Amino acid sequence: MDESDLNDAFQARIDAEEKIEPGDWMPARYRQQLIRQISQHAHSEIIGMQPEGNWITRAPTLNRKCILLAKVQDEGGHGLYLYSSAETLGISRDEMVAALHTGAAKYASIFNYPTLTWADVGAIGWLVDGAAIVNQVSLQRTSYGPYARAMVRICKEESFHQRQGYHIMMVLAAGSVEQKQMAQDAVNRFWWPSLMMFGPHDADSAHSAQNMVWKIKRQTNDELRQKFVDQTVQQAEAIGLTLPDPDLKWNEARGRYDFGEIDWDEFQRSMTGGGPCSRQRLAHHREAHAEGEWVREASQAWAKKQKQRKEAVS
Ligand code: FAQ
Repeated sequence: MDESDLNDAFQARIDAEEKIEPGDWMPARYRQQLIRQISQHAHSEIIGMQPEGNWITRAPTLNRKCILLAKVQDEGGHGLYLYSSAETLGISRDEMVAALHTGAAKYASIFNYPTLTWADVGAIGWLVDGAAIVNQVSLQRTSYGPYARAMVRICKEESFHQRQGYHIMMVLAAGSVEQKQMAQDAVNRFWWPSLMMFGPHDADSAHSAQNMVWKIKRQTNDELRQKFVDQTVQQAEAIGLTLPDPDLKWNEARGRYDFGEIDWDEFQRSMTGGGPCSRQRLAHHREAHAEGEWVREASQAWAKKQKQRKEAVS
């Protein structure tokens, strides 16, 4: 078969909802788009450990501390499944980490914002994990098998994360005046960056059109953002918090909420290294990566030795 026949056969498999697996023929551009998206998703999970990790030593109770520890550890696990999934496409972990460090690969801009109070941990769980789930539920049906399967477990864990965040906010919102103010302040700072997690408007999204045809993405950035807004408004109302958007209102004709415009300049800045904590996040990752060098060397040496032993026995 020539290249054009291969492409047609590939698209027919996608259209028939077949999963594409690592050894299958795929267009070079499909492979490259998957590596880009999955590795950026993995980097987001790993960098996303930092803002919440900031509160592990200061959680208000032992119970909250245990929950937060487990959550941050889960995010590390998500990063690892995703790196493994990207590795099946022929890129190494070292190459992905190098791309993160040079800025060639991105991570979700939300993690460039600071966590100033304990309520921010609640807001991240409720809003950031909440937004992540909306996207990731859709990605469970992505066309690449290893990515779709990684999403199944990730979604289960993110649901627990979202609920723990919402519970923190629920308790604070029902607490003292100061606690409710702290919760509201966290929502005020995290609401708009959470909406940015879905990326640019569809008309401005460089990758959406082709990746929808390949079913790498199953819903567009704007569709997912709308879904998130619709489900979150009522959650906010239920605990007496206000979403900081004067244009937010129910649209009877559409059967959905209308909402205001994102500050796209802020999005661009935060996405390209100009967020309030961008430098700090990457510097911390570089430092931790360098400190872990001896662990990677030791584990590789051990694996090599095990392989030699097995070969000697067989
Ligand atoms: N931040 O053409 P599009 C989590 C970039 S997981 C930074 O629309 P695409 C769990 C985009 O990469 C959160 N960059 O791109 C957790 C592209 O740049 P490039 C992460 C962004 O790929 C919770 C350019 O803009 N989730 O939070 C952002 O079709 C709590 C053009 O955009 C995922 O990664 C952004 N917000 O759609 C962890 C889900 N938005 O590559 C710890 C998987 C866009 O050309 C604590 N990813 N860009 O240089 C996706 O679904 C997609 O990649 C989108 C973007 C929807 C993010």
